[in-house]
Amino acid sequence: MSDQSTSANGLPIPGAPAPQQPSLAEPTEPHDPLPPKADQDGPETVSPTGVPTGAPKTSNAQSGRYLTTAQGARLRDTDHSLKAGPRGPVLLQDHHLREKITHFDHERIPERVVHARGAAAHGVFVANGAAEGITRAGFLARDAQTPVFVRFSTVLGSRGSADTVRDTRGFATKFYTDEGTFDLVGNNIPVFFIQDAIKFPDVIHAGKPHPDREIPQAQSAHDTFWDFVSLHTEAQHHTIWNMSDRGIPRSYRTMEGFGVHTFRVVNAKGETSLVKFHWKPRLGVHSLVWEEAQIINGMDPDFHRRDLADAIEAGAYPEWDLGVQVFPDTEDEMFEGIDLLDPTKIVPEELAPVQIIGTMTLNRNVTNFFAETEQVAFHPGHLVPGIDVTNDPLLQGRLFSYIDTQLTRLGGPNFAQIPINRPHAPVNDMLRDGFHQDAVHSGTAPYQPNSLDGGCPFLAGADMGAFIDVPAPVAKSRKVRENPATFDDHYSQPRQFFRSLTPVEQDHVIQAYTFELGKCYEENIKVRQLQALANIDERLCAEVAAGLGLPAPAPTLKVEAADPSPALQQVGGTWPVDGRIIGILADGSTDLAALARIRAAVDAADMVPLVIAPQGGMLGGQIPVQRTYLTARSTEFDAIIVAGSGEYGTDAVDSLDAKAGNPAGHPAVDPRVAILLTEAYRHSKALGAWGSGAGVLGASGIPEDAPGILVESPEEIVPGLVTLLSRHRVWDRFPVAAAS
Ligand code: HDE
Repeated sequence: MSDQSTSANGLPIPGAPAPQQPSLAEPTEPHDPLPPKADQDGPETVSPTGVPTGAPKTSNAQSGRYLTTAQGARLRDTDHSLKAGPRGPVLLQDHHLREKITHFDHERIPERVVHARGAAAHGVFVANGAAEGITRAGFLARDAQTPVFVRFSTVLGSRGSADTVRDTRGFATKFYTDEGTFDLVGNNIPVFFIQDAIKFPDVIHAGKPHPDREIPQAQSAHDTFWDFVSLHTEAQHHTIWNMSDRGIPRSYRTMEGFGVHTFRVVNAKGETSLVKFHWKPRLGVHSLVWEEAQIINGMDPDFHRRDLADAIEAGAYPEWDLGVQVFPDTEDEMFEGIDLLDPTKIVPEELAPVQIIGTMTLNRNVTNFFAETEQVAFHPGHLVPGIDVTNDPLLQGRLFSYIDTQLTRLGGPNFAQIPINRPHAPVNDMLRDGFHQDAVHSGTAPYQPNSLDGGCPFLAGADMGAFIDVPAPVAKSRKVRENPATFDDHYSQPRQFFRSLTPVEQDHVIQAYTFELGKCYEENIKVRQLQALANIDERLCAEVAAGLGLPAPAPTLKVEAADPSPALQQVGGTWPVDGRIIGILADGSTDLAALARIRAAVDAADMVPLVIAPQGGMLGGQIPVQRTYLTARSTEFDAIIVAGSGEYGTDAVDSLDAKAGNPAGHPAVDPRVAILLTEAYRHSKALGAWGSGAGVLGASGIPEDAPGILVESPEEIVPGLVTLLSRHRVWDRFPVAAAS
């Protein structure tokens, strides 16, 4: 890994809380604020109207050596209120007390109504020029480099909810281009629940916690969600994606992203095309298994947040290729019988390949979560010349919603002036005043045309980079509240999705439906959803019905057959392993020199080695311990190497750590070691061992000859693990995968 972070022991382990190690004693010698950590970055220092100020980024942070009021007056004491005597009442005149408490009282802003829980990073997008023929957007011209800010999110949960819930993930990218800001506000699922934005409040009300008890938090396994999606069957396609492994990503770094809607792009000659945007992760698309996701929500609710930040801190910068599917801009806006305006439909990649037009690298963590991740304001209407919207009725509603919601969330109409939202292009609008106005506009004539300000601002023509709305024809029609008939097919694509998956992925879908519907209270809701499943796939329906103990209904519709789309599968390829976490179990019996070599080899393979030992401190006085039997859980690791003999920790007592209770038939090793290994084994993770470690696997009940078990010399284990991890999981441990 890179030298982005250091630790006391020389090997970079991400997660350092501060740019330097704290002293043991309270520091008392005044000095300037510490700089941000090497992995951190903040918004560009541009003025509220987009002019680079040239100021260092730290000019946005606190300055000076001494504690001050918000007005810059130095303070001598911040721990005692001003009182009438040591025992007396507090005086109203205590301006510092009032300022401090009042500001604190107002620290919170409303969380996003959806996508409240998220994590973000800075990066850069480099175009390869392949889009030059279809769009005049400058940031897509060959070799153009554009700063970006990306926020990933879950949809349903509150700001403090857990990361690895079963849900759709947001994937919103802000491109700070020279021609204005372009936001690609997408998801990790290429279709949406509904076809018309007017239903958005309804689907979200159904997915959010029940309004009476405000439970369950951040999940869809409850009656109102399944009530909605079984009544609005257009939601079945998105729902089956949620029930697949896509609903529980391993990492934000291993998710695809989709613009979902069809956009209209226009080139320099004024020719238009229709496109769908795709983000393809260089690390591949990988997921958790369901039990793993559930355990993580308790053990580390910040799992995805931490993963993103740690990977960037460790120098394992995540990368995505941006691609487009391109369709001719025909009058009917259809492609191969698929309505391009229907956001519940994909166009299979086999019919329209994704053409790569550039690559994004996320290489800096935020400096301040609130200032950047919380205050960033995306909007699908932030468009640049060369990219325009279509009449997708879902997109049309979004074009209204995003600005509207920021008015409340960010406290007024000037949210574009918050540093993270400032464009990197000159801003000369005629918007004035309002709460939190940071610009100091000059002149007297904020209207157009004017003569008092010399006519400025002037209107630009297309040749001067103006955004020109594409003069797309509007069909002769009547005002109606109805969908086109082409939106009526709700089942052929969910069926295609299910039938395109590998057997093990199909098993996960069956299990997810069975789990979620099993959590519903009302039988009629389960029966109604089974009816939808019957129309998707009879085996899917039968297996879920069996799990629920209900009869499987017969299909009610004749659904068009569609060819399977292998591009929808997640299993089967090999990918880089950057940033993967390798746990190394060690103890007093471990060969420390070999352990040092293993750690170095893991680090050299761009992965992160974490040593797990019976207790903390330095193993043998030489190797720092990152996790103990008490703090470790298998879910944190992508693979585990056993380098010790599993000796009992001194706290292997169930009154101290309940996991250390009954060793469940494995008395030869500390029960927590057995739990760690059997859990990792059950989740089909690669396991390696050398020396006495092989015996630990056996003593934990893990067959040495099972797939994905490496008993090798220290030198051979890491290359072997890399090979196994490049396939993400040891799929052969799932019988259905082994059989296929
Ligand atoms: Fe959103 N959505 N959305 N959405 N959406 C918001 O905007 C909305 C939809 C998406 O990290 C809100 O600033 C409507 C589709 C992401 O800050 C809000 C409809 C897609 C994010 C809003 C949709 C998305 C949001 C809440 C139905 C994928 C998080 C806070 C037409 C293509 C952005 C905010 C971030 C956030 C409205 C449907 C993606 C309320 C009305 C489809 C990634 O404006």
